[in-house]
Amino acid sequence: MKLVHFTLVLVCVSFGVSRLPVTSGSVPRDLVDEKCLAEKHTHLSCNKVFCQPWQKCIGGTCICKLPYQCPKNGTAMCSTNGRTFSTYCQLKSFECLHPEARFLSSGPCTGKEFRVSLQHKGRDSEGHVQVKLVELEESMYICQDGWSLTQANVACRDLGYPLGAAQTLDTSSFPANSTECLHVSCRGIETSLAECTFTQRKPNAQGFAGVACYTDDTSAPAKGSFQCVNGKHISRRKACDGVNDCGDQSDELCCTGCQDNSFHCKSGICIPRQYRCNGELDCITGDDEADCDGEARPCQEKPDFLTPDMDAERQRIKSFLPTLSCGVKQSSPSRRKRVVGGSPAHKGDFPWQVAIRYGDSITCGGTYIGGCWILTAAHCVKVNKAHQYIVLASLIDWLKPNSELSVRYVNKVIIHENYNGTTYQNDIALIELKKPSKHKDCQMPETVPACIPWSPYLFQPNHKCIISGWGREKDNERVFSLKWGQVNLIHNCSNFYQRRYHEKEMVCAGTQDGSIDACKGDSGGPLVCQDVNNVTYLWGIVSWGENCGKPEFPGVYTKVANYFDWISQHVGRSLISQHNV
Ligand code: 4AZ
Repeated sequence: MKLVHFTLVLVCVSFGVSRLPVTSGSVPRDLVDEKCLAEKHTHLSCNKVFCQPWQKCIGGTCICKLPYQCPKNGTAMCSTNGRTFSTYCQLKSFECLHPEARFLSSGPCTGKEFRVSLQHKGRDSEGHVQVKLVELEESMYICQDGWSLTQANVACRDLGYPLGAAQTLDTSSFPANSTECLHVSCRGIETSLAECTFTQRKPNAQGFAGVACYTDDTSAPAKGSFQCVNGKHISRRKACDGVNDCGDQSDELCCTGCQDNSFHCKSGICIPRQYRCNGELDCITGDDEADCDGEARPCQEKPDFLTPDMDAERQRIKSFLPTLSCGVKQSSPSRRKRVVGGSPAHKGDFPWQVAIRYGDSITCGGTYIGGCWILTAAHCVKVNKAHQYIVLASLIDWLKPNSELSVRYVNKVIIHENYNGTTYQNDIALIELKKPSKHKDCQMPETVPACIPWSPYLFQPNHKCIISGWGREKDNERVFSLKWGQVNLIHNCSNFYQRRYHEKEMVCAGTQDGSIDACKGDSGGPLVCQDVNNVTYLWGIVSWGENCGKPEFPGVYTKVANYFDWISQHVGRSLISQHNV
């Protein structure tokens, strides 16, 4: 049915449909995760993707930075409202707040113009793309070679079609009299074609680029249509192929796997294969830039661009953003032991682990997260007892205190306002340490903060993580030295705990046979997971569980990622934000 319609277009306006991506086999297996789709993720969902350097992540959404929040380094840029900005980031942040002003050119404004138009025979929304670059006097056509929906989406947005392109059109026969064409390359996130990079080329046999922009009366693909979050309909076979067909990336953010030519990030997103090992982090989980030693890096040879490379400028800005140091041990990893249950920890193995002493005993664990701050479980502490707690860092055996031991008093205890002592919901608390003296900070020797996960997609079920603490053994035996064990993140924990388990706020971890588990006294302590680059995140806080070491009742932990905003409200964003600041 659809094919007939395409042929009609071909006859009427002499455009054909560009080749559909070839998928191996007849029907690609459905790669879309429907439950995730219901969450309506887009390129602005900073739980799934990184924000642009001119944005920051607030409450899970990328929002515009103010221009002064941009790094100061950079060169001048001109916007379409005739204003010169001192950096690309400042211009983009201004545009983000005032979308009518867009990027025009690199360098101060000169009054030269940039224009995109469609040379059409049929509908206004379709035709050959013509551009007049700031750098050139004449308008030129765009080469078909390298023209894909990525660039077509940008061209249509530039022309005032907010949903971008419906499809690219193959226009080999027209216009024969032009001698040269412009090759264009975009990232797909640009708001104007002026931000893409152009090179001048002799047209090859493929001819010139055409596009049909997406309009209100563009009909949905006949069967197997995928509805983008922005309302656009695309063919279902274009979901999870690494190409941002929707324009808001919603077709690539809920994928259980990816089609050929794209790379599957552990966070469930598909990115173009050429982004793998390109030196820029694209997956929030970091897996696109891991194990790159053997991978051939794409040749960095740059053709003779007519226009500046704004994608390179965007990457450069990223390198000026502040970085945070957490989750990386100072010493080279000491004795990496194989998995065993409840192994004794050694000096420097868990430099974020702290003990909370109340009276004569260690009642709970905690995790150092930077500055003067310790994260623990709400059920471990009481606000009015703050002055009776002592926090011990670098402790291994409390019968034989080691020389590195740091002892700190507590200034303040902050318990989550929705902590429920009956259900253990929101079992999370912050402890602010007293400074050792007026002019000193809280820095404790040999202590390293664990990173706070900013997204619940950083680690997936079955990931192997580590718990540690001075808690009781299975037979309720007391323990004096720090022990650790490896556990798996467990999926569908309501199977074990039914309505007592709250997916958004809690996470389960354990082993098949229950041999490794947290227990009484471990509460408040860390469940940490390492990412592909060996950076350690505090994924959970030991909270509750039915007994200890029972395979049918895994340990339940407070899901720290769910409390990123709560923590940052109290400790300050800059202390815990690694990205999207
Ligand atoms: C507790 O009583 C406790 N097996 C902590 C963790 C677990 C059970 C009990 C998980 O503090």
